[in-house]
Amino acid sequence: MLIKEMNIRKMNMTMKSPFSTSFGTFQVKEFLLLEATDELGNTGWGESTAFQSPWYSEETLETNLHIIRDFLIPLVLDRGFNHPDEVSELFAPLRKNNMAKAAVEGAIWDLYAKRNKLTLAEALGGTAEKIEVGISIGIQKSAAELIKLVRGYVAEGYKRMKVKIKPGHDVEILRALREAFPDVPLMADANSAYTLNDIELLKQLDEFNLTMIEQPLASDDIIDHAKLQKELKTPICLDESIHSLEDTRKAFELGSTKIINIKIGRVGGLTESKKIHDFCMANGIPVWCGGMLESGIGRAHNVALTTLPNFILPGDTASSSRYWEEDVITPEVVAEDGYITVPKAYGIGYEPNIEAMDRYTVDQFHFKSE
Ligand code: OSB
Ligand code: MG
Repeated sequence: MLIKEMNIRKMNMTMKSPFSTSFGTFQVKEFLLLEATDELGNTGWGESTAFQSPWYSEETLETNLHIIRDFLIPLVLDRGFNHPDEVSELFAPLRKNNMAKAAVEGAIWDLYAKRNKLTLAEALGGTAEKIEVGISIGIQKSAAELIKLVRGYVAEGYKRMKVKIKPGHDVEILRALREAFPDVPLMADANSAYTLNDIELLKQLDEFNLTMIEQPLASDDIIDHAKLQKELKTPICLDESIHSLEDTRKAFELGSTKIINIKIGRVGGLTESKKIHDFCMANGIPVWCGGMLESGIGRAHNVALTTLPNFILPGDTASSSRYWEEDVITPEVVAEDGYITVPKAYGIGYEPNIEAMDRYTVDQFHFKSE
């Protein structure tokens, strides 16, 4: 498989409603889509999950554009690959920039699957025909508004509710939710808003029977999380702190985490995601697939990854309509009664909707080998 062309689209899509976390609010989403073409004219698609601002991690859409254009595309263009695992090996000498690497690698994984007449799920070794999905809910103005939203998502069938918390917006909100929904699987995501000084407050969350608390402490920490986990009954799930299989191993050995949120972009691609998945499976650590407010291209990659057997907990891969009036794939991703049926078409299994994509494209960069 020879990579002959790469195209980068800079996208601008407006979300249906703002999404607020402890670190900031999203509404207009700018991101990159990648398209790789081989010598036979097959194409594959990938998405960069970097945001406009370095809030979640140090990467941004502009740093991704720089790394992809100036370093990653020159490495893959006119190069032959037998398997997409070779892409992450090729990128390994370049440090970090995981979301940039994952975007290019993702396009090549889709291309490889299509060329070999496999679904992306099959190419990864996944077997599930449908996957369970939960939903992530941003910070709301009041507990009453949050309860109203959750009532709607419970009715839609989502398998677990994840709510964002931050200091001043935690114990009371979760108490109100738990009282309103005594049996709904519930978890909280702090996006690094607390420190070990908050240990007494975090212990209070144990009474709400949360399936986990996601990334309570610093985004680069695995030491304090181990100290915190010793004090908490609620399992800690690391998100921001995990960038690789090595991070996963160290966090597991220290006792910093009992569950892992795998995000393809954060760990540098599908090959590394699969390695983390396999390590967790061997060590009895359940995993689930996180979301980064992706368009349908990124969402489709998440669906394929989630077909691996250790994705035991519902992921954040809600329907396209959760965030978008119109997605950039056909059909759109649809969760029905809390399940997404894994598509049977080759590659990511959803067709890019070029007409819709063009309308949201604000810039394009094309690279072709002679
Ligand atoms: O921490 O999982 C997170 C959104 C933006 C940045 C970080 C996170 C999130 C979400 C939403 O929780 C996940 C999604 O629905 O795509
Ligand atoms: Mg998170």
